[in-house]
Amino acid sequence: MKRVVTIQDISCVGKCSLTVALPIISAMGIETAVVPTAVLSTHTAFQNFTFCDLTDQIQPIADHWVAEKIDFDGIYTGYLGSFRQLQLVSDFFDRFRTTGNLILVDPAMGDYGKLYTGFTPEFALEMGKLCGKADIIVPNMTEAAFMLGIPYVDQGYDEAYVQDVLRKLCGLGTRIAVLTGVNYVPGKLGVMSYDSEKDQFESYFNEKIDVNYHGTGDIFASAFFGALMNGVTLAKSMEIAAEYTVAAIRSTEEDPNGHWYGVNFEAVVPQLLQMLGEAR
Ligand code: PXL
Repeated sequence: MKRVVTIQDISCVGKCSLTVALPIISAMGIETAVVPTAVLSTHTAFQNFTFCDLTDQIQPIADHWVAEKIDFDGIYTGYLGSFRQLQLVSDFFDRFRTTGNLILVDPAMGDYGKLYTGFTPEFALEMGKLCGKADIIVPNMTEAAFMLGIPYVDQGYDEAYVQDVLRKLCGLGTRIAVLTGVNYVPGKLGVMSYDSEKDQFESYFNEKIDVNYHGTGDIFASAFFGALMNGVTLAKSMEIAAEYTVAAIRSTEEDPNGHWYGVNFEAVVPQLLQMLGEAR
């Protein structure tokens, strides 16, 4: 069985970061180790959340793993909350990078043109540097704009614009950039990727749903990473992750007890595993 590690916070209630990554990647048949970077009572879209920083644990955890000769087939980082965490995660990459493993960075920092509570444009530029050390990155249009220091455009752009942004993202140093929330096709929302080594673009669009839920980026990234770790191709992994995310949103919409703070990704795990089984 492959083993990966995911590095991000644990928001105790909120269906994001570790409470999403751990169950999804595990369900996809991959042993999933974690480095919790902070414990919050909820994610930061709630008011008055508690926050316990675990930054000081990152290095001792890594030291122990090195001593135990524990290694990973993949490393996936999500929400990181400080400049120091970015530095420590960058050091973690240096220690655990092997010739064959895959490093995926989801620069989870914002959405809809705005950075989440607590982030600054300077932090986004620094996150851009961490992205430069990844094999694959999965920003949304907001995160891409802040990391590249370009204006955020919500609509009115075309495919050539997205291709230009993807090329610029690979200019940060990553081999493959995947942009989520691409919406130049009327009524559709999609993901588009650029593999800078193959000079190849791929895209996958599904129907645009006019609701905004929290944590969907983490669900996409987790399912995408899980599919890649199962040996599924880049294009098919994008499709599976996008379809799974849409299914989770739909399930939440249909649920009279659905919550504003996150989507029902649990209810549609069988669909995810069926798509994965067909793709493998
Ligand atoms: O879903 C991204 C995320 C992860 N972790 C925390 C967050 C958010 C988004 O707001 O607040 C703590």
